[in-house]
Amino acid sequence: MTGSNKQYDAIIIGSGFGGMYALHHLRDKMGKNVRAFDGASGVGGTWWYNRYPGARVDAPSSPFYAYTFSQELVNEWDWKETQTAGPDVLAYLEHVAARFDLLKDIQFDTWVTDACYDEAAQRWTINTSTGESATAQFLVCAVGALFVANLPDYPGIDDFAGECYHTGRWPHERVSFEGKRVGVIGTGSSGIQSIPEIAKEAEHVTVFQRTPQYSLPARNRPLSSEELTEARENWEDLRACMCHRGGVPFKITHRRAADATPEEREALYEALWETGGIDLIINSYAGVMSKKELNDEVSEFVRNKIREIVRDPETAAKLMPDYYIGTKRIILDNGYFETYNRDNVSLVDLREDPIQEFTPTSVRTQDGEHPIDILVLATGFDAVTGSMLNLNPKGRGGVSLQQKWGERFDNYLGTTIAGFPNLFMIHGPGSPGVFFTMPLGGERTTAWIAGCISHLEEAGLGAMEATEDAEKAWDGEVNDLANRTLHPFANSWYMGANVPGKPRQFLGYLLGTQYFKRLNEVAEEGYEGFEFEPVHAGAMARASSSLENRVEN
Ligand code: NA7
Repeated sequence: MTGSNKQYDAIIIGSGFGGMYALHHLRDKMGKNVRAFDGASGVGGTWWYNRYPGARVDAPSSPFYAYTFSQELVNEWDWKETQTAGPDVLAYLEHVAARFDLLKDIQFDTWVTDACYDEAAQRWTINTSTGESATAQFLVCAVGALFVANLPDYPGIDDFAGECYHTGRWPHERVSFEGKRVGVIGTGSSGIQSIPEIAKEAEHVTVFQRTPQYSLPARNRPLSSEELTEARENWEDLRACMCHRGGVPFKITHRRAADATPEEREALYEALWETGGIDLIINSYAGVMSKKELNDEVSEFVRNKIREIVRDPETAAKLMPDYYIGTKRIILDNGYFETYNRDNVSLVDLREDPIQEFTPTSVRTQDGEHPIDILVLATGFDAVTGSMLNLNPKGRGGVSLQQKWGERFDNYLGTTIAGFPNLFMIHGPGSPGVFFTMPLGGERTTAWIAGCISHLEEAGLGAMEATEDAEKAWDGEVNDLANRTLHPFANSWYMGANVPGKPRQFLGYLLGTQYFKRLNEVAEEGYEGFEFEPVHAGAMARASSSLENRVEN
């Protein structure tokens, strides 16, 4: 079956965690006629693309970085490690796609090149890279928060003649580093996860670091069968706990730092460093992300750990982060700082010794030349907004999203946009997105979108659209939350600061639990902040032809 000139109830763009669940929910729970499109050749989204060595889940992981909607699925999938490796997440998603028969309604190798809203018909029309078009009443954009690669623009970089890979577009074939001199630009999660793995194989690795990072030990280990059994037996409770505690399956501490002596605090930090994961931030004392003094103390604790681990004091000095810990995404590593004790790894601090140009065989910095055979760009993404802007849907009056979002990423509830009726985003700006366990966040967002669709149906309405006033109020709410923390101080991708020229705006709703409560309240109170349109006469005619189409399919 192809999607050529077909009519659907809903079109979903993307088949990562979010898009796959949206397809399952809308099709199987609501009986909708749904088609998903993906430019990739298989399911997985982020996990389909980010195949760099060392890629792992960098959040509370197995078995919690997974779908929660099906106890059977939880029971049948055996997670291997506490921090699931990229290929294992992908294998899981492929299993889910087969298990829930999703593949027949996903069209791969198909980019949506254009999406336009037809006001009279109250439908979205999409065109694809394969020359097809399709229409639907609803457009669900599950296009990925970390998808559009951020590529550095150094003089001569295009003339570099060796192999060059961005971590977010890693080849499917194994890349051999054996006997090679490798340059890695970027020390976010992708750099910090991949550098230790590359260093095990390469002749030499030169890391080009713009901002030193805090990174905490992941302490990845095999997951025991007892742990899996326990999670399965308590699944409903764990799921409820995740729904109510910011997407994580454990309690976040209310312990007060002021009640402990400095020695007691240091002892707790030590214990949590040993435990690994993000506990040092969320389970030491309340307020690490909002109180400067407490944050400074935790930051200094981690800096001391780096000093302890890295034997060469000059390298250790270059690795000292100087921002508030947690205000750039916390990184979990497996032996990152230890890697600098290897003879075949060196570090260039770009703040002291900036890159001046690339030659076909080297990177020239102010202080010298670094010959390389392979260049790894671990330079991140135009995060959260990049893939929506790339899609660039055209809404009411033909106004494009690029026009609308030129200076600010206005949205309502992180999922809808004024001027773009019946368009929904999963993990858009203004949603908890990357600040919540994403598979669960996607499920809950989809459930809310499904509620909107049912509401329109039940009320005999044709379209819903956020108002600009609601967007302004939402912007205020998102920023009020962010301003209560130390986040606005950082040059992070959370703030849009990593992409030259990108408007600086905090891109996520920080309290996931509160957010999903707000979504429910909005629905229960009759969708405050939205305007509704009755079904237009033209749209009715289209709806009946969509029904015929469905029968044909
Ligand atoms: P990140 O976290 O955005 O990291 C990108 C890194 O690349 C970071 O160290 C950047 O430095 C650096 N960078 C970006 N552009 C340049 C240029 N032009 N020159 C030198 N260095 C540069 O992306 P990741 O892929 O590591 O991780 C993204 C998320 O994916 C991560 O949080 C996980 O959730 C999974 P900067 O810090 O901006 O100075």
